[in-house]
Amino acid sequence: MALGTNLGNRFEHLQHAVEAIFRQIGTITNISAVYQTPALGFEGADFLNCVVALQTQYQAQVVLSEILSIEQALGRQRSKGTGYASRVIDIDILFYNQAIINHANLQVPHPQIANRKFVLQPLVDIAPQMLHPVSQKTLADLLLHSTDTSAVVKQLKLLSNPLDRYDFSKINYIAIEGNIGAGKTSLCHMLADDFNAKLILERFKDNPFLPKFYQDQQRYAFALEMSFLADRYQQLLEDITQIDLFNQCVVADYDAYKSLIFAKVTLQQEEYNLYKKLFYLMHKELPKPDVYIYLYQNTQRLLENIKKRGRSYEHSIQADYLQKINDGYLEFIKNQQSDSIKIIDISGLDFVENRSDYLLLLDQILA
Ligand code: PH2
Ligand code: MG
Ligand code: MG
Repeated sequence: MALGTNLGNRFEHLQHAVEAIFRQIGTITNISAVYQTPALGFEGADFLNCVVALQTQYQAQVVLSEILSIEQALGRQRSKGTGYASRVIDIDILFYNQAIINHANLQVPHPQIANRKFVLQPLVDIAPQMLHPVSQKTLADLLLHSTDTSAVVKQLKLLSNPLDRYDFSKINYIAIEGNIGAGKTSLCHMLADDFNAKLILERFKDNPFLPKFYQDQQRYAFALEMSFLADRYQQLLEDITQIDLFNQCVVADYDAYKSLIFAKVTLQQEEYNLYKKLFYLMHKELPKPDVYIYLYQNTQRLLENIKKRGRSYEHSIQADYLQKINDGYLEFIKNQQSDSIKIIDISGLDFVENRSDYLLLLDQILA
């Protein structure tokens, strides 16, 4: 996206726009330097311009409507007359991946990119080798051959990235826990994308006992719990100890204790006693997470999420089973001394669909 302003406290307008884009549209992955540029195509005060790269879950049209709301909130007045006018803030979509969009209200790539040094120069700062989806030329090439001869002047002051306020630097290993269908895996993907973390995901697909278990719990519970235990132990031991925990953060969508919590619900007493012995032998070898998050979701929403994700063998899961699993987690958490365990109630949130809910959740994880 390109940002421009030539009225009032221009740098502040850019910073406010960056904040709003982060809150309403997506995580900002790169911000160019700010450039002072003469008004192009009309008489007006000099601009400050910059570009930002971001990752968004929203379609281009949704991004556009968010942009219009941000521009309005920052005080932009659109005049009815034709031609350009000075403005507090202008935000334009330059590219949307490699998409080519031709709608009355939205053209992507922005049709003027090649004619505007105030866009090309900051673009080249952050993505010189990116190909323009239409001309297939690199942005560096477009800048070199642009007919725009205006002088763009790099400013010393840099914009700050709102993501930097979320400090993951003290967390080396975070485990996201929760009931079946709470959204553990979705959240882990989002965290790993935003904070460049290494993902550890449960390999439930490879477990041949899982579909069988949901059909006949009594018969397959022990085999299922044993195979999960073996697999989780191997994964946590191998994957996590391979990672340089001082340099890269790990996010896992389960914690080792998950095995014990489920086994207590699904196994007969004697089976569980045996299982527990084995579990503790193995568990002491495993690295422990710095932060343990339990995502609490109500049973109704869990059932909805389970239906939506279309693993047919899960469709026989009953409310009372989910209730028992939840009780098992809460009982376990209650008995832990550690203050690195946090229960977060997500029953009022939809962090996959709503960015504002995701940011609320992030605040709570890091609080
Ligand atoms: N935006 C325009 C027209 N002219 N000139 C400069 N220097 N910077 C801008 O952002 C700009 C412009 C239309 O959006
Ligand atoms: Mg514009
Ligand atoms: Mg515009």
